[in-house]
Amino acid sequence: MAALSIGYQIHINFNTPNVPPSRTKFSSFSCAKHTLKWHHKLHIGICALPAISVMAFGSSTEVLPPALDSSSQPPAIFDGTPKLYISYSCPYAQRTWIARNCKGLQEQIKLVPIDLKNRPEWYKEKVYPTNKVPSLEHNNEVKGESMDLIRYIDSNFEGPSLFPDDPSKREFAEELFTYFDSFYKAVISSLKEDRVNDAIAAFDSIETALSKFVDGSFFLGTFSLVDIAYGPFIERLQPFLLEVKNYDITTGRTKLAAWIKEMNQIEAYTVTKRDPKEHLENYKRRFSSSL
Ligand SMILES: N[C@@H](CCC(=O)N[C@@H](CS)C(=O)NCC(=O)O)C(=O)O
Repeated sequence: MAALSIGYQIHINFNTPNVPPSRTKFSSFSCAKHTLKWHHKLHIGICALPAISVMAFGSSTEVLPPALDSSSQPPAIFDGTPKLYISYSCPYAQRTWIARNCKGLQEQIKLVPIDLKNRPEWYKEKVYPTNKVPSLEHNNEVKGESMDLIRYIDSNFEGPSLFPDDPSKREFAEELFTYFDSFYKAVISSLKEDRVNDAIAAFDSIETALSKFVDGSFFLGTFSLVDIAYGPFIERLQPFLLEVKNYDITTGRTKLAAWIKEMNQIEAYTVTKRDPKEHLENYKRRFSSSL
């Protein structure tokens, strides 16, 4: 019963990716599966006794709650239950949601989705004065900023580590965290100003970054916070650039193609994905004047 004694849960996900938030079975299994490569002890525990582990926990279902709007009552704020305030469509919030799922924290951290178009006033007044998502209520404090939050969730909650110990990987991770803003700005400004070469160079940099470590298809070889940082944005940019600019970001970029494929094997991520058509419509609306 090693898997039980160390407290990891295995959930089985029966959903297909891209379903909009509704009744969704949840899972940390796929992420844990990748994690097994990094955590030998866990590997032994879970792989030796998969049937027992699954039986012990059963298959859990996370019913994704409806988004709260201006007519909704607030949840019990500061009642001791950690809460992750998100919007289902926000890529920054999605980062934190993925991190929470990857750690297997579906039962410890309650998701509180907010309707950003019709925000409840109590969110700004009582929860997070900047009025943005994501934010995390934990230990009687509310923190924000997705990059800070994914690190915080990784360091302050139980579950498999999402950041490697290897100093060279950690150093590269910091570079990639810093690079994210330039990457996203280059792509977004290319949409607004038709500076397509900037976007091409940005995706080439991603391809080069993905070539650095050869022990897996992820940015640091194995899955980490870096993949979580980039995933939600590449999820949105890929269908948009394909449809609107007829530009396939994976053409000639085998590493990026492999990364996308691997990401789509991670259920802790795929349960957070939205329909690409929804991304397309959002981006079209956002950039309608430049298209
Ligand atoms: N830098 C923030 C950005 C968060 C952000 O811009 N969230 C958007 C939704 S995707 C938001 O809350 N917008 C509401 C607003 O700006 O009023 C982070 O990384 O968490």
